[in-house]
Amino acid sequence: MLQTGRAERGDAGSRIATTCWECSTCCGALVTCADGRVSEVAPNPAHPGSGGMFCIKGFRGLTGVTEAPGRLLAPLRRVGARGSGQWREFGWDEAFDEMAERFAAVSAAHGPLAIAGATSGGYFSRSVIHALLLRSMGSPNWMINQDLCGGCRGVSDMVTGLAIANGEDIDAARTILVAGANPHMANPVQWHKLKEAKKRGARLVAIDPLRTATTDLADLWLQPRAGTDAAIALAMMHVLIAEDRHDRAFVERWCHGFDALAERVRQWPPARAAAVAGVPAERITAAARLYADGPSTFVSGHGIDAAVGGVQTFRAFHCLLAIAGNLDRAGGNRRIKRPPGFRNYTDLLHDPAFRLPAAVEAQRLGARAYPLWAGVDGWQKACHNPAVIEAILTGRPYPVRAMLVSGVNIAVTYPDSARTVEALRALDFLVVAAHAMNPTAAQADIVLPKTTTLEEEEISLQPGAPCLSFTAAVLPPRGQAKSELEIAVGLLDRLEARGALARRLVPWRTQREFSRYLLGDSGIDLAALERDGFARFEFTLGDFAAQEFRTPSKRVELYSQRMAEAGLDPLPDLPEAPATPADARYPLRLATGLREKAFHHSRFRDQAWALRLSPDPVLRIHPDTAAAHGVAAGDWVRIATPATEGTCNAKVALTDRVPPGMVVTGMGWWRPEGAAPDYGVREVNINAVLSYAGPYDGASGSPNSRDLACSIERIDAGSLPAR
Ligand SMILES: Nc1nc2c(c(=O)[nH]1)N[C@H]1C(S)=C(S)[C@@H](COP(=O)(O)OP(=O)(O)OC[C@H]3O[C@@H](n4cnc5c(=O)[nH]c(N)nc54)[C@H](O)[C@@H]3O)O[C@H]1N2
Ligand SMILES: Nc1nc2c(c(=O)[nH]1)N[C@H]1C(S)=C(S)[C@@H](COP(=O)(O)OP(=O)(O)OC[C@H]3O[C@@H](n4cnc5c(=O)[nH]c(N)nc54)[C@H](O)[C@@H]3O)O[C@H]1N2
Ligand code: SF4
Ligand SMILES: [Mo]
Repeated sequence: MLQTGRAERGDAGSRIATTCWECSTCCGALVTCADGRVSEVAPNPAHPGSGGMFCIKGFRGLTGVTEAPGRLLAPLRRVGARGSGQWREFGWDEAFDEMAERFAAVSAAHGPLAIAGATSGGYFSRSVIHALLLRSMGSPNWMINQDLCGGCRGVSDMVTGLAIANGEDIDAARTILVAGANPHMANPVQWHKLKEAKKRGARLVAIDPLRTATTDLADLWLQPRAGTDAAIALAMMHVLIAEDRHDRAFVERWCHGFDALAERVRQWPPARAAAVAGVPAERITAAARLYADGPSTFVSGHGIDAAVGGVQTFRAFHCLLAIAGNLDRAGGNRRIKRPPGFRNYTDLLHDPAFRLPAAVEAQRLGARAYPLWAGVDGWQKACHNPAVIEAILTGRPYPVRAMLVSGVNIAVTYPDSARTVEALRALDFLVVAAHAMNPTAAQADIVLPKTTTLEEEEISLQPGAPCLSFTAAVLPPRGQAKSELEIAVGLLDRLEARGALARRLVPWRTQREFSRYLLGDSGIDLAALERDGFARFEFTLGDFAAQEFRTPSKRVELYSQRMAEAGLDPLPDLPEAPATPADARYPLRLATGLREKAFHHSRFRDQAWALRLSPDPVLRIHPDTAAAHGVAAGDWVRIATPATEGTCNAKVALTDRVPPGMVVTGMGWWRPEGAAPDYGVREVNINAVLSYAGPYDGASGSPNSRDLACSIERIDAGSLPAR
């Protein structure tokens, strides 16, 4: 029996169609509840996006987070010194009063810009509500983690005008070009589609310095030196244009700056790219010919993002897909589709009705240096995070004294953990909303208990499907947990009562009201959406006249006027590698962020099922490199870089999938069972050795999370803290 979410939540035997929100794949789920608990989580085969795919994080993590023994059930007030781990539970009334008083005091003393927020990005209702809450308090200073994630792709997509987020149409593609992604680990839906595509005869080209399950599946694997992908994409365009394999009609009608681009890529024959990337020229030419024989879809990932030059690298691929005629074509990369009248979360970030005055937004930290990111017309209107950390620690260009952190674990996931923690400790007032205690919350004055995705309603647009997906609140909130919206409403009410609120940009009082607002006059029936867990909608491909390109020229900008305005190269090119003097003490090249099936970043680190799969942080290394450094499989090593004083310990795994001279690790490690307030943040967390001090990508402000100089040193496992 399939029943609706809301009326039945927690009831015995009801099977509720919902969506797993543990990652942005948004798989359709069927959740059964009994006795107020979830008794079964199953994939929903009817879901148009996921088609029955699912992963262990959905099966185990969803309920694991909700039922965790360490789940926060009431607001906590710090009683000892900051970070002492001494708390007392208090009620929401008291919590809201204190928050209103303290935020208002900081605002009165230093101005509203002295309040900053941190969350993950504009794809979730919780994050957008968080942004609007800060704006209501008068602050444009909203930090997201996308500079470390998909931000380079986002900025390139914006300035080029494509609007193709998650639009890979693998099902209908003849050729699939994967660059810097490993769906085998990161996205079960894409992985399934890749395997199915291969079975029906599609060709797969993969670009990755590492041998992965994805490169194993590929017909053609290009193994470049890290950070050189732009050269490959430029040379692929060179081949397309030289051999007249580009889509002349599309270029003529819808692209701006083709001649300039053609001139640029003329300078990139495959032989030049081969020398830069270390990939045979014939393979680059073969990749270009396969890609030109479309329809072809481009699947990109974190491996070419979150790095200096990431925006230029994406621009090269984005221009390639445009001139090949693969934009918004069956088997190509679909532009974001939405039901007319429906409003997405990111729409609200840009909507003038929900904005601060431009003069205030222009003061956002990082706006001047990274206008395409943090400026008034920037991508998601978020700060350059290192500028916020700097402002907290130095008071320049103006003080930041209070912060509200929610749904992000920045002490673990931002580079340079020691400095992030130092900044958190230096604040006058810090509130962290979380599901359980973590190294970020451990530094707070007030910790707020949040509802989990099993306890919250959410509507999400799945441009890849395309459909809308509904996440049902299948359980009542545990303890006193509240959602982002409830937290915002409570705080805004108190601020208003104190006369300390200039504007109210969160007009909704319940998630249901918010859901109705998002659906607007789209004609999508909320009851049907709730019943099925999704709602399909009609869309048209290639309707370029109707869905206009949001660029100055109203065309796809191969030559980007916005890049030029920002003082950046308007044409894609190989980004110049930052000059790092060779240092014999750091002979290896480190890449971070390899995904693990058991974890989502810093999440699930307290879950027994996840620790059974992945008990320790691992450093992958080629057997020859290991031998040269005197380490063997199973040894513990200490990783260090010239960038910070910190170190990170990891266990060695030998593999010839990693090229010699390179070492690769994951991210997100901490030890929930460890001692407060660090919980292992300086012991097993790779961000302890990464820097957030630059160099940065010129457009997105992203730092480098890979291809970093490092050293490894074997350590005695007995010297490690007991677990
Ligand atoms: N299980 C699990 N799934 C996740 C996540 C998780 O934490 N756990 N996180 C989610 C999130 S937020 C993200 S952003 C995605 C990330 O997922 P993806 O975008 O698929 O990225 P990764 O899995 O990190 O794979 C990146 C690949 O890029 C390669 N690479 C590294 N450097 C380079 C380079 O210079 N050039 C090229 N061409 N390749 C390079 C790496 O070797 C690796 O194989 O995963 C999502 N899915
Ligand atoms: N060195 C290095 N650093 C990296 C990366 C890397 O590859 N290398 N990857 C980067 C990437 S791609 C990303 S996306 C970031 C991730 O960085 P984060 O977003 O900080 O990582 P998470 O651990 O996923 O989420 C943190 C917290 O969000 C809360 N949360 C999780 N799910 C929910 C939810 O459904 N509802 C609510 N209300 N709260 C929730 C939990 O309290 C959790 O502790 O890390 C980045 N950092
Ligand atoms: S991939 Fe896994 S964690 Fe992500 S939405 Fe699907 S089931 Fe949930
Ligand atoms: Mo990410």
